Amino acid sequence: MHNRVLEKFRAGEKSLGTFTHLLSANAVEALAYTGLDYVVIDMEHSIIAAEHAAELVSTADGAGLAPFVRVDAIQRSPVLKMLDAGAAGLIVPGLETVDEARKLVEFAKFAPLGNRGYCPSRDGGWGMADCYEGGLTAYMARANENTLLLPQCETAGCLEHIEEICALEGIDGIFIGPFDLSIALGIPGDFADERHINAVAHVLDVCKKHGKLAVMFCGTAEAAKGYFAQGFDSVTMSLDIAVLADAFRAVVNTALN
Ligand code: 3PY
Ligand code: MG
Repeated sequence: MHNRVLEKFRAGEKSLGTFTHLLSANAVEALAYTGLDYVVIDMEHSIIAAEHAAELVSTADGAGLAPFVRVDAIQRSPVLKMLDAGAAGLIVPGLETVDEARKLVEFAKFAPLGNRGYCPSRDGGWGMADCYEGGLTAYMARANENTLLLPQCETAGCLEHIEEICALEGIDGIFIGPFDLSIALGIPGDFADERHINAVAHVLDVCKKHGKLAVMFCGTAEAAKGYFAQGFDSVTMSLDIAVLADAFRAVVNTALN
């Protein structure tokens, strides 16, 4: 039960990933050869449903890419299903309140931290593989430690309560959603506005203060470089489908001009 993002965080190294929207196991496998550390299977803003997401988790895992899943609801079922499928971590959008963060911990972490339900599943090698070594209690402790729970800071409520949310035991870090955050701040898409810059810097500071993973989303490699320089532990750069389209647009521009 290795988690490359967690291992790098602990070693003080940065990690880089991207979202997948392409609905393609081959595309996910190909991403593993690029040097990326992880892929986020996006169930919020794509039509990827649970069965397909679980297959992509297995593909990414087998290819050496840490499989994260962005779930589409703060509910027991999607959280449990994707953890049982073997997600290295969950990214949870739209969180507003401290109570929602507490609920998430309850769904995603085994006792004594939370109340995650158990059934032999892919995550624990169906009770047979190395990850189950030491039995159920040992597996539960390892799963709690190695499975990252990352709420998104992208609402006014989350920003307001970020100190309390970030400090909760079981919350492993914060994933900033800059687009929704900018909408919540009343400045859609204006990442250069001081209010956005200050909000992002504040969330980063709070993560550092509590020793939690700080993750930023952005749309370009240059922006990713800037966020690493600012101190983010991890950056999720764009979506596979957007990078593909950008690359072909550049090909067309070069070839036809
Ligand atoms: C946002 O920018 O709102 C995101 O959720 C990025 O993934
Ligand atoms: Mg968002």
